[in-house]
Formats: sequence, structure tokens, C-alpha cells
Amino acid sequence: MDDAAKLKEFDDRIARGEIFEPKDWMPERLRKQLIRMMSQHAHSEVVGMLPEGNWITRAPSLRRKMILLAKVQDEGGHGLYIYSGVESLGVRREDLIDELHAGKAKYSSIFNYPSLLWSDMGAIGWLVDGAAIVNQTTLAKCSFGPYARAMIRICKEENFHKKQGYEILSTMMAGTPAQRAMAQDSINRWWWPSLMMFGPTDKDSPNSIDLMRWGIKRKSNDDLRQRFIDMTVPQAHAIGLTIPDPALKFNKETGHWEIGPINWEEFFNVINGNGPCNKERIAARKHAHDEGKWVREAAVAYAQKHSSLERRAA
Ligand code: FAQ
Repeated sequence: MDDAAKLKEFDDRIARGEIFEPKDWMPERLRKQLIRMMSQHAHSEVVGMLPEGNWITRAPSLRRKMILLAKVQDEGGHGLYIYSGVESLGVRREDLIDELHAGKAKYSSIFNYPSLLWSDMGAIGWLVDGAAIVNQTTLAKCSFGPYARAMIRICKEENFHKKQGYEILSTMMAGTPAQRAMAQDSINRWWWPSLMMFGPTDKDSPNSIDLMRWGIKRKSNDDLRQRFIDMTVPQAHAIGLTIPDPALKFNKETGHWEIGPINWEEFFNVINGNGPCNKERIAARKHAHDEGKWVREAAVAYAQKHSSLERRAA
């Protein structure tokens, strides 16, 4: 079968709503897109441990510290599932990580903002995990098996993360004026960056064409952003938080919340390496990678010794 016939067969499979697996034939362009998108996603999970990791030693109670530790560890686990999924496409994890450390690979813009207050842990859980869930529940229905399966498990954990974030904020909003002011300050800083997580507007999203054609993205960047806004605004109001957008208004005819303009110049600045914490984040990841070298070497030595003992016993 020539490539045109294979492509036709593949397109037909996607049109029938079938899932494809790593060893199945797929268009080379799609393989490259999947490697790009999934590796960016895996990097985001791992870099995303840093803003919250920053608060583990300063959590206000043992209960909060235990929850935050578990959450940050979950995010590391998500990165590992997704890296495994990317490896199934024929690339090496080490090479992907080298690209991240060399500043050549992207990761989510949101993690280049600083976490300045305890209430930022609430804002990250509620808004950042909340945005991730809206995006990832549709990816859980995508056509690439390893990615869809990883997303199902990840979304279950992200739901818990979101609830703990909202609980931090609702506790603070029921507290002293200083605590309420802190919670509001966090929302003022994290609201717009979380809307940017969904990516540029549909007309400026070059990758969406391939990804939607082949069933990876099931909804567009703008559609998912709108779904997130509609879900989140009433939750903010329910606990007395103000969305930092003077243009925000509910359109009774469409049933949607309308927002003011997003600062796309800021977004592109951040994804091109010039956000408030880009350099710090990459330096922290490189440091962790270097410090962890002996652990990786010990794990490999252990695995090799174990498998040679098993071979001798067999
Ligand atoms: N940040 O053509 P599009 C989480 C880039 S996980 C940085 O629209 P696409 C969990 C894009 O890569 C958060 N770059 O791209 C957690 C492309 O550049 P390229 C991560 C961005 O792929 C919580 C260019 O702009 N989630 O938060 C961003 O069709 C708490 C043009 O854009 C995922 O990765 C951005 N926000 O759509 C962890 C989900 N947006 O590569 C710890 C999977 C766009 O051509 C703590 N990914 N760019 O040079 C996706 O759904 C998609 O990749 C989008 C972007 C929607 C992010």
C-alpha cells in the first residue's frame, strides 16, 4: 500500500472514532505533532512542581503540608506517565529533557510566574489545575491510545488538586480581612495567566489544524478557554472573590461570560523565554537533574544486578 492509501485508511479510522496505538501506521506529521505536544505537556508537569514546591516548607499547618507534598508528587508522576507515552513514539526521554534544559523546548507559560503568597497555592490548585482539567478531559477522548489513557488517570488526580485549591481559598475568604486580601491578590495575579494556558486564539494557533484533523484536539483553544471562564466565574463569586476584569459581563442571550482583551504580547513574551521566572525555572530543573544523577545511576545498577541474578536463578 502506498503512503496516499495508508493516509486514506488512517483518515477513515479517525473518522470512525477509532483509537490508534504507537505501532500503528500514522502520518509522519502527526507523529511529530504528538512528540511536540506531549513532550511540552510532560515538561509542564515537571516544571509545574516548582511554584508549589516553593511553599512545602512554609505551609501553614501539618495538614496543609501533607496535602501539598502529595500534590507536588502527583504532578511529578504525571510528567513520568506522559514521558513514557512520548517514548512510545520512538524518541528518548533523555533527549527531550536535554532540549528542555537547553531552553529549546516549551512548557506551559503559567509556570513562569512566581508564587508569592500561601494563597497562591489555592489559586494554582483552583485555577491552574482547573484549567488543566478542562483541557485534559477532552484529551482523554483523543485518538492516540497512550495519551488518552494517561489523561484519564491524570484528570482523576487533578480533580482532587482543584478541590484542595478551592478549599484553601474559601477558608481564607471566610477568614480575617488580611486573609481575604491575600486570596484576592492571588486571583488578581493568576487569573489572566490561567486564561493564557489554553494557548493563542484559534486564528493564531497553527498546530490546531493537524491536531484537530487527526482527533488529538477535540475542542479549539478558544472553546476550552470559554468553557473554563463560564465554569470559574460563578465559583469565584460564590466565595466573594472578584475577577480582575472590569469588562467582565454575562451575556444572557448566549449564556456565556464575556471577558476583556487578553494581553497576548505578555503571553508571547513568556513563551519566548522572557517571563518573570523562565531563567529561574530552567536553572532549578538543571540543578535537580544534576543532583539526581547518582540516583539514576544507582537505579540502573540495581536493575542490572537484579536482572542478572534473575537470569542466573532461571
Ligand atoms: N504555554 O498552535 P498552538 C498542568 C505554544 S499541565 C506555552 O495553539 P497547540 C498540570 C505552542 O506550543 C499544563 N506555550 O499550539 C499542573 C505552540 O508553539 P510550538 C500543560 C504555549 O499545541 C497543574 C505555539 O504556542 N498542559 O497545568 C502555550 O495546538 C499544577 C502555538 O500554539 C498541556 O500541555 C502555553 N500556554 O495548543 C502541573 C496540555 N499555548 O510548539 C503542575 C496539552 C500555546 O509550535 C501544577 N497541550 N503554546 O513552538 C495542549 O492542549 C496544547 O498543546 C495547547 C497549545 C492548548 C497548550
